[in-house]
Amino acid sequence: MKDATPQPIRLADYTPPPFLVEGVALTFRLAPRATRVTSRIRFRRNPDAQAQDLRLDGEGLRLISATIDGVPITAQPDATGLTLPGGDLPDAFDWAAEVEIAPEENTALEGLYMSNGMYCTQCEAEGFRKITFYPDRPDVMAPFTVRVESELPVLLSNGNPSAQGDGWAEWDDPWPKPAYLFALVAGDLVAHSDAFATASGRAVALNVWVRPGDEGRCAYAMDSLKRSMRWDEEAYGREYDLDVFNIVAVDDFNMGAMENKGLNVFNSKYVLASSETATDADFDNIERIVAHEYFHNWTGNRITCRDWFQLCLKEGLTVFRDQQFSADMRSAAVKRIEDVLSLRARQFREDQGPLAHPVRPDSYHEINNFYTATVYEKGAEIIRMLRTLVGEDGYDAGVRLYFDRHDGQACTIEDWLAVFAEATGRDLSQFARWYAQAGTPRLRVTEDWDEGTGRFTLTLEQSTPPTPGQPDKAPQVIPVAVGLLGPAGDEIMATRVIEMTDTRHSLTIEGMPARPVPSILRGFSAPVVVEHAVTPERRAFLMAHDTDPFSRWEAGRGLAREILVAMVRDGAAPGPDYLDALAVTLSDERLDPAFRALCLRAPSEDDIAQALVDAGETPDPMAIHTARERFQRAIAAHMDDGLARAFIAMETPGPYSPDARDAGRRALRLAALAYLSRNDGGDRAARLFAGADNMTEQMGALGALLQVGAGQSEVARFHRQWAHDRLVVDKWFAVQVALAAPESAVETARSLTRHPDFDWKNPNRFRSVLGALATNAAGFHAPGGAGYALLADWLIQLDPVNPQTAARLSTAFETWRRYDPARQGAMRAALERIRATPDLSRDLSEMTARMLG
Ligand code: 0A1
Ligand code: ZN
Repeated sequence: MKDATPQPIRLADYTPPPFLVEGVALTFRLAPRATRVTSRIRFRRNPDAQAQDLRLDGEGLRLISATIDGVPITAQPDATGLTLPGGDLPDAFDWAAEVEIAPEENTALEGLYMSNGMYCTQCEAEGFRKITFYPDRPDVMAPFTVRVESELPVLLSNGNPSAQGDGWAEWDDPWPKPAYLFALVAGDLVAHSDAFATASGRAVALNVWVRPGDEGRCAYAMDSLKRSMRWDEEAYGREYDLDVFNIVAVDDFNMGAMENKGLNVFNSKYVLASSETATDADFDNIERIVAHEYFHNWTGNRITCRDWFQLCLKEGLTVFRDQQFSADMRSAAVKRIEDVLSLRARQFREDQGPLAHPVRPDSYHEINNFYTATVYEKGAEIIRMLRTLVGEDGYDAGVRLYFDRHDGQACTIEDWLAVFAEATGRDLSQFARWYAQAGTPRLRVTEDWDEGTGRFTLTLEQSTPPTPGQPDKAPQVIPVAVGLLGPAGDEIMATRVIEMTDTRHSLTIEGMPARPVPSILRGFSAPVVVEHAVTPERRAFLMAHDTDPFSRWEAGRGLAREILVAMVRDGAAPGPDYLDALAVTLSDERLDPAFRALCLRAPSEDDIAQALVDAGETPDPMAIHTARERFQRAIAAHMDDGLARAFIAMETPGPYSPDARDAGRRALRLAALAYLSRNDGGDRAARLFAGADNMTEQMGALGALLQVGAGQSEVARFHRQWAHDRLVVDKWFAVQVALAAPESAVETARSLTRHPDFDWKNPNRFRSVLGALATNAAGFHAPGGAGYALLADWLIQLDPVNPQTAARLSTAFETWRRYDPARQGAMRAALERIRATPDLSRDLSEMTARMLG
C-alpha cells in the first residue's frame, strides 16, 4: 500500500474549487523518455467558494520550472501534487510550468503513454495529473489550446485544428471542459475519412485514424458514427458542435473507449471490423460503443459531473441513450432481452456480493474501481424507470430543460432529478433512493382468485437484502408493468404500469369471467428479481401466448432455470412439456430468428449458481456444468430434426452483411449447430469451419467443436490462418480457455500464458486468457483451487504494471462467499495472498479489502 492508513474520499466532504480556470495553453515536445510539457493556466478566484489553498494535482512529474505571473517560484511538490497557499495568491493570475514525463515507461495506460510507437492519452478519471500540474477535478472546466511538436506525421488534440507546420500542429477547443476530457494522439496513422452535415448546416469532417494497413476495416465504425450523429439530432435535438470529429484506434487500452472532446480514443477491438475478421457480436459492439462515445458529447462533455460520485449522471444516461439507439437500429425486443441478460449476469451478480454499492456511491478509495455494471447498467435502468414513470412527453420536457439549464456546467444527480420534478410537477424524492440504496429489490408476487365474484387480486411485496454498509432498506418506487391474459391466451388487460411506492401493494380487478393469467414486469420495467411461484404449465402458457416479447422470452427462461436447478439437485431430466414448447418456438417462423436464438440459449452456469444461492443452497460448479450439459444434450436429442432444418433454413445467401436481419439468422443457425454437434460429434461444425467465409461462422463452428471435445486440428489451423492479426488471435486465445472442459481449463490457460504470442502487458491479450478463465465457471472453480492460484499469480504480476486492469479482473473472486468451505478457503487464500503483496496498488488494495470484507 502506498499510504499507511489510506482515507476514503467521501461525497459528504465535497467543497467547490477555490479557483476556477479561464483558459489553458499546453505545449508538448514529444519524446518517448523525455516529453516536455509546458502549461499556461489562467486562474481566477471562485466567488462561490470559501478561501482555501489551491491544490494542483500532479503525479510522476519532474518539475523543471514554475512561475506565477512570470515570477519564478520554488514549488516543492509532494507525491500527489503541490499546494499554493490561497492567502498569497492574487484573485486572478497566470500559472506557468514546465514538466518532464516519460510516456514510454507508462505501462499503466493512464496519462500520456505509448502504444506501438504511437503516443496517446487516457485522462479519465484522474490521468491528467500524470501529464502536468492541474486542479484535476471535473468541476473545473476550461477552454484549451494545445501545440504538439513531434516528427510523427499525424498530431491530434481536442477541438478544431488551428494551425500546423512541419513537425507541429495546434488545436483549439473552445468548449470549456474538465481535464479528464483532454486528449492528444501522435503517430504514423492513416484516416478513413467522411463528412457529415448537421441539421443546422455545419460541415463536420469525420476521420477514423488507424495504423497503415487497417484503413480497410473502418467502414462500419464510420457508418455507425454517422447514424449516431443523425439519431442524436432526431431523438434528442442534439447537434455536433465542432468542425471535426476524430476517432483513433489504439491496441493498448484499459477499457472500451473514451469520449474525449472531439477526439475519441478507442480500443482497436471496437473500431476495426471486416467480415473475415469480426463477428456479428463485434459489429454490434462497434455500433453501440461508437454511439455511446458520440452521445457523451452532450451527456458528459457539454454537461459533465460535478465530482466522481456523480459518474452515473453521464454514464447511466449515456448507456440508456445508446440502448435506445441500438433498439432503433435493430430489433427492440431482442435488444431489451440482451440488455437484461447482461444486467443480470454482471450487475445482479455484483449486487449479490461484497462489491455491492449504490449507483451513486458515497465513498471510494480509487475511482477507477467504480466504472462498474452498477454505475453504468443499473444507472441506465434508473433512467428507463424514470421515463416510464413520467411518460415520454414528461421525459422529453425534462431532458430539454436539462440541456437548456445546465449546458456548460458540472452537475449532480439532484440537478438531473430537479428538471423532471419541475417539468412534470412530480415529487421524485422517493425515486432518488434508487441512486442511494445498493442491492437488487425482490418483488414477491401472490395472487388471489375468487371464483364466485370473479375478483382477481394481485399483491406485490418489495424488500431489498442488506448490502455492505446498508443493513436496512427503505421501500423504493418500482414501476411494475402488468398485463392479463385470458385462459385462451387472449390479452384481456393491456399493459398497465403499477407504481409501487410502499412495501406492499395490491391491484384488484372485478368481474373477470374466468381466472386470468398475469404477465408481470413486462419489458423488464424495473431492475428487480420477481419471486412468483407459478407452475411449469403457467410458464409454458406465457411462453406461447404472452403479447410482450420480453415476458414471453422470460417465461421460457424461468422454466429452463427451474428445470436446471432441479437437475442439479436430483439429476432429474427436462420433461417433454418444456422440450415440446421449445421445439414450437424454434420452428415458429413468425418469430424473429434472433429472438428464437435467444430462446434456445440455456441459462449460463453462473445464472444457475445465482438461482441456487437465491434458493438458499450452495452451488457446486461441477454439478451445474454437468446438469447444463445434460440439459443441452436432451434438447439436442429431442429436437434433432427441427435443429437440422433451422441450420439449413437460416443460411444467409449472398455476401456477408452485418445487419440485424442476417446476424439474427446466423445467430439461430449457430445456436442450432451447437446443439447438433452434440448429436453428430461435430461433423457439420467441421464442414462449416472448413468452408466459412466470415468470422461469425468460423468462430461459431470452432466453438461448437470445442464444446464437444473436438476441434484441435481446427484450433491449429485457425492460428496459422490468423497469426498476423492481433484481434483475431485474441479470439483464438479466449475461445480455447472459455470452452475448455472443466478438468483441463486451468492447464489450457496456463499453457497459453507460455505461448509466444501471449503479450501479457496488452490488456486485451491478458483478458483473453485470464479473463476467459474466470468465465469458464466449472474450470475456474475446479476442485483444488488451481484456477484461483493461477489468476492470483497473474494479478500479482500485472498489478505493478497495470493496476487498473488487474483490479477489474480481480472481480472474478467476488462470489467467493457463495461456495462450499473448501472453495471458500481457497478463494479467500488467493485474495489474502494478493492483499499481502508488498507495494500493492491502491486499485487492487481496495478491491481485495472490499471483497474480504
Ligand atoms: N468514459 C468511458 C469509459 C472509460 C472510463 C475510464 C477509462 O480509463 C480509466 C477509460 C474509459 C466510457 O464510458 O466510455
Ligand atoms: Zn460512457
